[in-house]
Amino acid sequence: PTTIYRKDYTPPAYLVDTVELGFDLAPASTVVANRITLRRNPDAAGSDIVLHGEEIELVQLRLNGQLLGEGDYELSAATLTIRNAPAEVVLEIETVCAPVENTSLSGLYVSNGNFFTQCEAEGFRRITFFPDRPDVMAKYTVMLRANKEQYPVLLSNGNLIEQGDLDDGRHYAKWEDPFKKPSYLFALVAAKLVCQEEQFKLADGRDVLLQVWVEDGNLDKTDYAMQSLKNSIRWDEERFGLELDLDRFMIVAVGDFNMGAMENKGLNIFNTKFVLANPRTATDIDFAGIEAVVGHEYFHNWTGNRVTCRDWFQLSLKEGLTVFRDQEFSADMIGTDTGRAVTRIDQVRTLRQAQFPEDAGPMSHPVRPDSFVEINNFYTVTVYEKGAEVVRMYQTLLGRDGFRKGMDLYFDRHDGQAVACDDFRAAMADANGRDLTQFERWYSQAGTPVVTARTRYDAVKRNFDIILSQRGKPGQLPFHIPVAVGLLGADGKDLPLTLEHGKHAKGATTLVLELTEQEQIFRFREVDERPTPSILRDFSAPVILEHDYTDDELLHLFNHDSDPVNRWEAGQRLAMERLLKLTAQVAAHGAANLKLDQTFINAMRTVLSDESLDPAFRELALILPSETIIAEQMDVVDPQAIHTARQFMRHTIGTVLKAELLAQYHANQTPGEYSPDAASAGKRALKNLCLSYLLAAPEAAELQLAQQQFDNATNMTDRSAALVSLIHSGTDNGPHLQAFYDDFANEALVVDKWFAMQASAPTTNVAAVRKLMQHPAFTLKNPNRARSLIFNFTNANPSQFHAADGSAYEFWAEFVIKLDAINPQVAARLARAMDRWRRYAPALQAKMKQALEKVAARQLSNDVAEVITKALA
Ligand code: B3K
Ligand code: ZN
Repeated sequence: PTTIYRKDYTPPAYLVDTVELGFDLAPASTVVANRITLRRNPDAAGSDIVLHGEEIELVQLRLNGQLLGEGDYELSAATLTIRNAPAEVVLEIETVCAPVENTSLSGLYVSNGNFFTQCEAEGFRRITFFPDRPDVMAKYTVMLRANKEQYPVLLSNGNLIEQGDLDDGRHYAKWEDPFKKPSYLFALVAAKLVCQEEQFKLADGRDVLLQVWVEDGNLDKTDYAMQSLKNSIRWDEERFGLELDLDRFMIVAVGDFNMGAMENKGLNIFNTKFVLANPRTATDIDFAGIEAVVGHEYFHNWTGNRVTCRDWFQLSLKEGLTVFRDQEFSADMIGTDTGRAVTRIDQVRTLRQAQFPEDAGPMSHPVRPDSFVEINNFYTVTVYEKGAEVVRMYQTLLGRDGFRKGMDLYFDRHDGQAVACDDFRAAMADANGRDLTQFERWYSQAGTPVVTARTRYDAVKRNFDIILSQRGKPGQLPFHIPVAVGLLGADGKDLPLTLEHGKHAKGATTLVLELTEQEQIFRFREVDERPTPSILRDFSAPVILEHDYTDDELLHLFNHDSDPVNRWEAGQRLAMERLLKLTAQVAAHGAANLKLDQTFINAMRTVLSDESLDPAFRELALILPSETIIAEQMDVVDPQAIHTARQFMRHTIGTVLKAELLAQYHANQTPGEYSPDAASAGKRALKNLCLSYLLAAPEAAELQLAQQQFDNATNMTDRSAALVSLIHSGTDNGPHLQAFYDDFANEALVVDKWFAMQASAPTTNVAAVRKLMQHPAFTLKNPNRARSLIFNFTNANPSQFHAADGSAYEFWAEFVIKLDAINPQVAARLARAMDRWRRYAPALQAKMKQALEKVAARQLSNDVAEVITKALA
């Protein structure tokens, strides 16, 4: 496999103006006629036309009307090259592909008998020969022909301009996309589907047609996606002044899909998981996921489609920005300050659970990577979530209005262009008259910076100093880090701040300090008492903050901080300290004689029962850091000890706080008709967390409570939460699992949940997972299903995945290899489960290495080869 470098970027020798595609669709053999007009790029050298093509058969090729023979072009496994071509060229290319054979789900493929495409990043080349790179933007016209009875619905990008019947029971539809686009945004659907549709009025008065397409029988699950789409359109108009630019906007759900969804121009194609929902089948988390992903793909229409990426190294230009936009959308949809904070806490949890580990492991890369072997491996939490943090920092530094000015300038300058991360940064800087040169390091330097805070108080001069220092990876230069701080008085209230040498509003209680050097002192004046500092409020930068807080200070913050994110954070620190101590104790002396101090339990009790606090916040405050996050804090990871320590804490909380947990369980019921709104969802989350604590140390009464909830639940959130608690309690739940399965055997997304909840239960070992694989509903070919069982075991069940005998590592190796033959992208994601292998105790490490080497010895896709090679390097 070859490595591709960002520094090697050169503009394309030829640009494409128009693309006319004709499809004769048949599962085993689809004929694609492609007519493209090209001209030499005035900004590039050379006269060779290089087209990409993979897994397609060339039937015929004409250049400016002339049929080309084999000597007129060079054909390799990946490219078709025409040397010394004229300045203006019309190519007519006929190829054949076999969608039904395409199990990689990249390019044109068949899912449940219907045709779909997925072209990002490099799937278009599996459909036709083309300069398949995002800096080649063209106008597309698409003619689809297929059997009318089997494929009554024929969709592509843009507007429908013609349709009608053909001979032999076939029909056609012609689509035209008025906007220039890169090939990765091309899409088609030929299928038997039905839709929910609606006319919608835009801010400028135009009427647009909105459609959500699903398989027959699923129209009872499209309301929320449709509502989310309308909310997204409104939100982008109001927050960013960005309007829908087409007459129609379509969402199509497909059961076989590699990721969440895809922002094809005017024709978003979605994993069913992010479209289909009703109270019976979907949880609150599913509903929130639909809102976020519908928003995300819709927002791409401006950030990604109208302004796209010059090359794939710039991926975060569209992804980081669009994640930030969908995060802000979800927060605004809740509308309250605590609601906003709750979404922020969720984002921090994701970063710690997945991005920090990635950035500390073998696949670590900057937000704008410098090289890759397979671009599909770089659709990562770093490019997406850390990328969103980087965009968020502009807003933190420039303010909301400043950020909006930057966005406006970005679109003024670059609408219709393929640009780079630097162009976005320049727009932010120029629109605000700010120098953001140093900020570039967030794009070029990998790893999570560590910020250390020390403080000193001078009671005589009434000065309080915060000394901030930063360190990145060896050799890195200092980052430009916004650090939001506040100071709490002894009464728990925020002190008004007066920063020496700082311009800020009088009476402000949170200030954003800009740490740009290796170390800086920030002096607050007129501070009458030694305050408790609240540092990195709202998680103002994606860093690890080190500060020697005492338990008393943390308790003070946990009880009083006006910043909910830091309030939550103080609780996490209190818990983490204890978890690490308990883990060490388990590792050294076993599980006997563990103790949890009354101080901590009291802190938990207070928050649990404080009804002035939003239930959603209380739930987050009471969840202990995950086993993965605990593992990241340790030099040598002992997964069994971590699990035992964490279970002990859960068990203790469940026992000691039983009365309070029961009280809150009952106080947070949501009777009446189900609604996925944030307030109701927050109550259910708290109630179900109480249930899970109660079942950490279950007696007959608690088991009965869970069983009652399972039997009487009117929605999937409560039903599945009860079942998960029961499974995790370790009691026999054969009948419940069977009842759940029988109720939902025909709901693929619920069957996924059924596999997932078993795979992630700490009582499920690798033998049990292998047994579940024998279930008739299991298949490796469907990504959702494969992920539900395999990934939930390898990634969400650490104490079983790291079983001492290494049997689960062998299982991992076996299924990386098996999946690679079917779907390299999915296999490469599974391969990443071994990223952190060097951090485990020597005995486990040796077994993990063996498993990695077993995979490495095979003939692998580029996708998996890159992940395994980097892990072993
Ligand atoms: N842009 C797509 C991701 C495509 C992934 C290709 N392997 C979804 C999204 O981020 O909206
Ligand atoms: Zn995206």
